Amino acid sequence: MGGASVRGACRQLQRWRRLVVAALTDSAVAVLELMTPAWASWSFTEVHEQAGLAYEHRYDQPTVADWSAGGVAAGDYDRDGWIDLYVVRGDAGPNLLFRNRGDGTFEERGEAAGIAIRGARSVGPVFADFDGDGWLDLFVPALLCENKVSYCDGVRAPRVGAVKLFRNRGDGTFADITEGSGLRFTRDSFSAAGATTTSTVTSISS
Ligand SMILES: [Ca+2]
Ligand SMILES: [Ca+2]
Repeated sequence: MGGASVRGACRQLQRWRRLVVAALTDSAVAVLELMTPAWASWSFTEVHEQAGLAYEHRYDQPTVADWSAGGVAAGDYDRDGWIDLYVVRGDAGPNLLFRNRGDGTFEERGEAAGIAIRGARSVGPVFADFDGDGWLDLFVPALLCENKVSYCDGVRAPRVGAVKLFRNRGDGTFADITEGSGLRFTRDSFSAAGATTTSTVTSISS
């Protein structure tokens, strides 16, 4: 084989090598794209102020327990298909109900809905349809200090009755049915869980 023939064969080999590398690269990219879940390309933009969700949660003289006294419930209380929010605020003001308008913004409806709790250390609220009528009701645990445990002594008076159960009337308002429900708590409640399928609301107290 002459020198010209050898150089020609080498060029041919180099072309084939480039083609093979390009094909393998394209295949590798395609495989990686197939292996990459859709959520990997998700991202979030912080929009709470534009959405109308600017609020304060605060305790003026916080006890150790107060540091855990917060929480948000999420649920479609008015059944319009959009998730609404109920937030607790401590000493900063009444608890708030943010109704989702469905356009990326919320309107505050706590007072109008009858669930703007004031003066309680509400904790971990939860929406659940406890009576099975198709409308999400609201259970709001709270710190009570009824037993004058150490973190309450001398700082705050007991707040019996701070735990609340509200029944959703289905017209945008709630009725406070705590008294007749039998839910009388004698110790602090730090969280709650609800299951709409079984129409039950369970509170975990300590
Ligand atoms: Ca809604
Ligand atoms: Ca209900």
